Amino acid sequence: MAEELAQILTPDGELRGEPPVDLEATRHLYRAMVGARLFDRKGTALQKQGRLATYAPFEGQEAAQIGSAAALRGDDWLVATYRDAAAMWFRGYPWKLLLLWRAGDERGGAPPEGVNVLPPSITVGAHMLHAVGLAWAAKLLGQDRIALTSFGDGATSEGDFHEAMNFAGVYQVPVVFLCQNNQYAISLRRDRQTASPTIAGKAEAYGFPGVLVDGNDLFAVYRVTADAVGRARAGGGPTLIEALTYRLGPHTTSDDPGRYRDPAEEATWRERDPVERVRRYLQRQSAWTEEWQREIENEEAALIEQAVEEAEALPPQEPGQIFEAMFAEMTPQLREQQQELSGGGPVTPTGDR
Ligand SMILES: Cc1ncc(C[n+]2csc(CCOP(=O)(O)OP(=O)(O)O)c2C)c(N)n1
Repeated sequence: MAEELAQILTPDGELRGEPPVDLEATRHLYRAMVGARLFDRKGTALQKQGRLATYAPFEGQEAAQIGSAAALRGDDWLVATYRDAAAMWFRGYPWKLLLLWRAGDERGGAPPEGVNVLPPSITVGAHMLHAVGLAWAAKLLGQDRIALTSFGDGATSEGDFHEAMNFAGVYQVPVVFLCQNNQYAISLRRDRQTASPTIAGKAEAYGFPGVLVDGNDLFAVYRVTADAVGRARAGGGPTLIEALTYRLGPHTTSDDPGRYRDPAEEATWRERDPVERVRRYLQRQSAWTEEWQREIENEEAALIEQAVEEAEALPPQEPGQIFEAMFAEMTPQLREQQQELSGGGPVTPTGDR
């Protein structure tokens, strides 16, 4: 069982081990976390203004997402959820598309050519199977490529979690399972989710390593992910990483966490803020100033504003286009439904559906 918590950076920004990246790279990752947090707050604001359908904030989970995404290589696969905008963006999925997707626009679900990031999965747990399939295909094709799939503690109660983990173990699939244990699945606490002392420990039953890491520690998340990615790439098979973290905000913009959790608990986790932790470290290394902070905030905020403008400037999709989003070639059934919507009259069922 892998119960020891990996940590390199303490909440005070002090080192407990060797940083896995140099100072310049740390500044780059810190900047990404700052940008991601700005986007996250913008997402909530846009939803409140009626400009997005819904939004699932990830505040508090920036280190888990940026730290893990940074350990991937250019063409590795990332298969993630509705709460993983920071990781997806870091791997090349543009803010603009993430916004469109949140506005219910199908165009937001198509990553740019060459970006190996699947659109966010709303169906809890299902995407883990997609990640295993992609990684297995890469292995069979002899491609030097692995997949990382990210999910929450709640997803580990889905049958898909078992199926994905079991298959990956048996076939030694080059996949990394990253559970961002943010302590809640909507209002359900982690201790009601599973009687396992840790989620990492579940890996043992599938025959591969499980690792427990401080998910609010950028360095530790990067280190354990890089190790798992390296093992997968070298033919060593899967790893389950449990990143202990906390969702500081609501589940989505339609949730009120005040109804099911104690504000004192939130305050305790606020003190372990992953972004502030790296800022303190950089300051200790004389690699952070207030001026630089303002500069990066202004620049990242401008990029986000530009993404909002571009997303909102697009002419609306024709309703019938939603039928074209799923398959490279529409099925006859979808074609009929599209026709019906466009005023072609009611469709008579023509066989099995
Ligand atoms: C298969 C399925 N069941 C239920 C839901 C409704 N649902 C959406 S998010 C969620 C909680 C998931 O919690 P967790 O996996 O811990 O991820 P988190 O939201 O905390 O990031 C549920 C039950 C869903 N989207 N898909």
